[in-house]
Amino acid sequence: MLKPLATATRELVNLDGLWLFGLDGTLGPEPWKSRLETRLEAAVPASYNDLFAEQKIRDHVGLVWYQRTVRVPRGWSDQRIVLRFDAATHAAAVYVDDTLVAEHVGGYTPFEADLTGLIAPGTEFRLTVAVDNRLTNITIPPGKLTVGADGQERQTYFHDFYNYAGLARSVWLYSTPRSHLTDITVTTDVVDGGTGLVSYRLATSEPAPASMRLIDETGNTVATGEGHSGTLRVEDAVLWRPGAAYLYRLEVEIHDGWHVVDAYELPVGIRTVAVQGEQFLINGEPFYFTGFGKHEDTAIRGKGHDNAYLVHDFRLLDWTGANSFRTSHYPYAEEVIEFADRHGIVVIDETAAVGLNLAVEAGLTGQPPRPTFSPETINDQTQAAHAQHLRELIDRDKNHPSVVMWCVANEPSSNEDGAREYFEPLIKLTRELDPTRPVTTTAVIFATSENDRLADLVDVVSLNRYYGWYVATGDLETAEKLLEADLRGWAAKHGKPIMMSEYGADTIAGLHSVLDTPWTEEFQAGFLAMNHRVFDRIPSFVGEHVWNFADFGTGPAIHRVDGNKKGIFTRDRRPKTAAFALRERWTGLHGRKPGS
Ligand code: E9O
Repeated sequence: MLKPLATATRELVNLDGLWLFGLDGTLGPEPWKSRLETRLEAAVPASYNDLFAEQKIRDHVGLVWYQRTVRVPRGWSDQRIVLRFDAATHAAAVYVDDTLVAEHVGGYTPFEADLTGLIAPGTEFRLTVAVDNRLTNITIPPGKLTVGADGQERQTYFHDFYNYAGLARSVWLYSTPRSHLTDITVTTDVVDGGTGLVSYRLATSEPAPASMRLIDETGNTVATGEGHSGTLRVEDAVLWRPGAAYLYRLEVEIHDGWHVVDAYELPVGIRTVAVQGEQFLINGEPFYFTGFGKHEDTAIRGKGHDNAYLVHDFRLLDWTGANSFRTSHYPYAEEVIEFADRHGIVVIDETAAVGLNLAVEAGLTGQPPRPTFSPETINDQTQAAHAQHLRELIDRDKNHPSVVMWCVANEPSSNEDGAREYFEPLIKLTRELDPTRPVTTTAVIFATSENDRLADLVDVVSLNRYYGWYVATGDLETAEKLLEADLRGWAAKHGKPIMMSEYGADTIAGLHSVLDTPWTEEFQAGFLAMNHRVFDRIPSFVGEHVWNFADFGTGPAIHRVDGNKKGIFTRDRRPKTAAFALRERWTGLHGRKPGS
């Protein structure tokens, strides 16, 4: 699916702004059939939960309704007209006037409705969207619905970040010609010590001759091509490198004789990614990841995409010397990935499959663990939803040079019966959908090198480890020994690159101590330093992603004081002491392993 773009043949109307808003049950039956009876207005893009300072709205379980009117540009006769949601979390039904035009499941990938013929250029229509925030054992991410003492539904889930919901990304109405490009897939390679190969595959709504040119950053055409698939050669290509992004522009046209029927353009970064032995290679050179697991999370907006935070967060990544991040624990807004493309930040692109692990739930709640993979819990239907989510994610992000690896799930219970049966087909599917990028899943502490059943299926072993925090709390000496033994176990067994995909300690900004006292700023810095000493002793280590870039919102829990405080920055992006220590360690590495 191509991202909506204004081109010589396509026009674009942004539908962000203030939409009428109401909770299901307060609006009468069939709310889409007339103007919503509500005085509430919600900002789009934003999660709705924190907008209204009302517990009933924040904690609502089920459907909410959004509505606005849309005027169709009058010049769009003869055009195909498409409505596009960059995301609706977690499921949506879309109505144009009285007609249901789209339904979509999955909260972090885009979907569209073709409105051609249904709406007339120059007229206005009523756009109503029902958004469902419910998570069950067959959604990605999974969750569980229970009934509270008041008879109302309650939502629990197996991840700690708050279940923000709504229209957190942009909404668009756009036109394309009737005969149009429907997809472009680009892969790149480098041969003969510097010749870039850009292979392309086009899909069109109907057969049509196609041509394209590749233009460098100074505006020179460096290669041209024809047809629906082929390879462009770029002599002395300027490569896309971490910290030094370089983007060519691929301009694609389809024709009817001399007439240009449709035109689209795509940034292209020429680079290679590979795992070889115990190394992660970008452009054939060993790459060491420094950075964070992040969240889409800010006060008031929840997961609402915000360009000011986007710019600021990337400046802070740069300030700390981070060269990469993981889109924990769901695909981020496409604007974020494009920004990474333009600014040379490396991305590990993760699905929304977080919490496929009931041992973590048990560990944190004190409840006895339930089996994770069983007909009542994570089952074939969950797997089908997971597969569909992977298809949509890879379809959206396949052309981004910044994306160097797919992360199929966060902390699944890879030690349990059923894990391999569940994951093997999904990892295979990921490789089929994209044979060019390595694949990983992160392993939580319950999965040891002894009992884990997935590591041989992936390219990079990604570990989430909290020695000194959840285990051996406050005892960094014991933690150091446990961590080293743990990492050496994985290194010896698999002979693959290993990275730490999460390590961190909750820290209240402003709390200090001269002793090793958990929750203080000094403890967080000492905890990271201990981890780094161990990492530097493991030759197959290829990277470190601190958990988390910034403090973030969670559901209520006795170990959460106004959210998860493992941020190196506070939720409003002020540095804690550890931020300066990371800056010290990471600045100047430029993707090289510390000490190398
Ligand atoms: C996932 C991430 O989303 N990993 C968690 C992070 C955390 O801070 C969370 O925010 O809690 C850590 C998982 C640790 C599970 C260990 C439980 C141990 C109980 C003894």
